[in-house]
Amino acid sequence: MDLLFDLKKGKRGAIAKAITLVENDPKETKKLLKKIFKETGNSMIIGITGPAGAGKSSLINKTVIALKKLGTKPAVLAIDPTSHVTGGAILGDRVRMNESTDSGTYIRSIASRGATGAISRSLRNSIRILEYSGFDPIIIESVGAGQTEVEISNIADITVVVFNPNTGDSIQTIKAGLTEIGDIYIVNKSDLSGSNQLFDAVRDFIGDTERNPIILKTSVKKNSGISEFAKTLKKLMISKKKFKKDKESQRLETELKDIVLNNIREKIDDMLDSDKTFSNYLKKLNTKKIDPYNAGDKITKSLLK
Ligand SMILES: Nc1nc2c(ncn2[C@@H]2O[C@H](COP(=O)(O)OP(=O)(O)OP(=O)(O)O)[C@@H](O)[C@H]2O)c(=O)[nH]1
Ligand SMILES: [Mg+2]
Repeated sequence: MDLLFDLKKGKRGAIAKAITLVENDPKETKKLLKKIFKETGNSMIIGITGPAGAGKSSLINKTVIALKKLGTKPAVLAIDPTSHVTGGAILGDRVRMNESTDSGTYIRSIASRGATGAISRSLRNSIRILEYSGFDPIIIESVGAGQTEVEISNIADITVVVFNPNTGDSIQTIKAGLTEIGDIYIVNKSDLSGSNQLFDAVRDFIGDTERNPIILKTSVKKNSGISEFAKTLKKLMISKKKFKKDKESQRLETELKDIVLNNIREKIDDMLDSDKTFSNYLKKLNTKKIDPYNAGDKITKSLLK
């Protein structure tokens, strides 16, 4: 298969094609996974999250260049929030990330539309394509809103949380579920006033815990702190390697359950369309002879017997 050959060579067109495939075509995804799976699961996954506009994309753009200089081959997947206020996330990311694209890093925005299950499925497989193509680390950018940051820390081997002094409610955003997940906390935009106070707040709030996460200051604008960040990541890539196997095996367990449950759901859905018990209870339901819960229990029992 040509696609595999080109993927192995790290050809951009092939990677783009393969990722589009796992986003849209379950049948082809199955075929592809069968061929590449053995050679996946070994790259370090770095999740970078934080409030919208914290400077994640700008920071990644610079950091991948520094990571390349340190001898790694990074790739980036940016999860686009469709509910983005400005609506310009895709274009914005592309523009700001141009620099690193030119230097041979693979960068791609992937949709966050659709059911969460479907997103994590295509994300998982996109990561695998990049692993097969020889990239390590693989950086995932996602906006920390609601549950996403928690999800990202499940996917990632190393989680980075980015804050900036621009958001007025900084302490609130720090508290919003982000205190537990970071291996590294970054106060970006250190060229702006208020960054020292924010740094102190982050340190007081998060630094003094048993986990003892790393807290750094960066400015993309002034190009400061970036190489320190990259070096810290490189070190963590090495020291976290020993946890990789366990984490990966947990993820595989979750994935396997997800696949089985999904298969069963589809099968049962088909079955219900022609199931006598189902249509009988549906009639009773329509004439108010039974309530939906009771009917549901009866049908489930008859299906599982
Ligand atoms: N002053 C200053 N501005 C910065 C810095 N880093 C990024 N910015 C600006 O902050 C804005 C948001 O940057 P992005 O990199 O798009 O932030 P993001 O976190 O990726 O944003 P979303 O993906 O939309 O959540 C842009 O206008 C950047 O130019 C910095 O270190 N200092
Ligand atoms: Mg971004």
